[in-house]
Amino acid sequence: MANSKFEYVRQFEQLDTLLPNTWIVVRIDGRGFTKFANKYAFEKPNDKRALELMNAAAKAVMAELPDITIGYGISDEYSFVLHKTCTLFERRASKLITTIVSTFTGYYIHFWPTYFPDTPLSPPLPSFDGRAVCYPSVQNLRDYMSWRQVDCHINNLYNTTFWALIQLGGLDAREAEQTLAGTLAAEKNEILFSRFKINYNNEPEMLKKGSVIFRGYELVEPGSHNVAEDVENIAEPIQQSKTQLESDRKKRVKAQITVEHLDIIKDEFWDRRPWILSNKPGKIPKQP
Ligand SMILES: Nc1nc2c(ncn2[C@@H]2O[C@H](COP(=O)(O)OP(=O)(O)OP(=O)(O)O)[C@@H](O)[C@H]2O)c(=O)[nH]1
Ligand SMILES: [Mg+2]
Repeated sequence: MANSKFEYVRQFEQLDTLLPNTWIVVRIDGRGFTKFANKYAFEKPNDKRALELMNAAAKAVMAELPDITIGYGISDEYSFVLHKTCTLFERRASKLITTIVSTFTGYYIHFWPTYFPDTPLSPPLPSFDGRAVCYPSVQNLRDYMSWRQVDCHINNLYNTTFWALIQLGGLDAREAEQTLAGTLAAEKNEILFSRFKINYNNEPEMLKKGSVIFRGYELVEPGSHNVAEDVENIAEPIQQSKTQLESDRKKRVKAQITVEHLDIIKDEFWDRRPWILSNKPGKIPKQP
């Protein structure tokens, strides 16, 4: 029985359930961060404080949402991956996106004074958009992650060279752009080295590789398992007992969330950290 004559309006709520058995990636992106970065005088092309603030907010999101298995951040964006068997919010896109975006934004503002102690925030406050995309296979998910990391590399090499030409070479923006038009990666490396004695390989890993964030269980020997294949063979939601779910949840909460700057394109990263794809918590490393 309806509780009131108004309750029929519930029927207007459209379902926005994401396809089952697919990896959900929620990517958030800073709104108008070109302007925002200028307002707070972010260093060009990379501001370490701004990137570390993004990482701190992402870590907090992951701690609050144990369903997230891995995150990857560059510039003003962060991708959060939910396991293909995840049933959080019945896989409703709007609830997943808004929860991640608002939690991230809340922590970004919360941690701002830690990273920018001398420049208090003022309106317009930082905000983020978000989207959810489903990837049907492990290969699709890994290609997505590789795509973001390749983007990080291409953008960072370009920006590093562009700003070196301006800041160290005295060129204006138009001249720097013209110098770089049509150049290949090797040529940008050469410009950096021959003109400015900068060896791109020695640039900080966070800038070259972006930031990967995951639960830091004990690494395993590669080749001792085939997680990708096992997880591809899962065809429907796994029915786990309440005690198993609770025990997994506890292990996830206990695990340290770590931020590293690693190659996520090669197999090794995934082979040594099977829990990211399997969703089975690994071993908590012993304290030294
Ligand atoms: N100076 C500086 N700028 C940064 C840094 N990180 C991000 N940005 C700025 O943020 C922008 C991010 O790109 P986009 O997300 O495509 O641009 P946007 O201005 O945020 O626009 P929308 O996302 O469409 O709202 C870059 O182009 C930079 O201008 C940084 O570390 N230093
Ligand atoms: Mg943006």
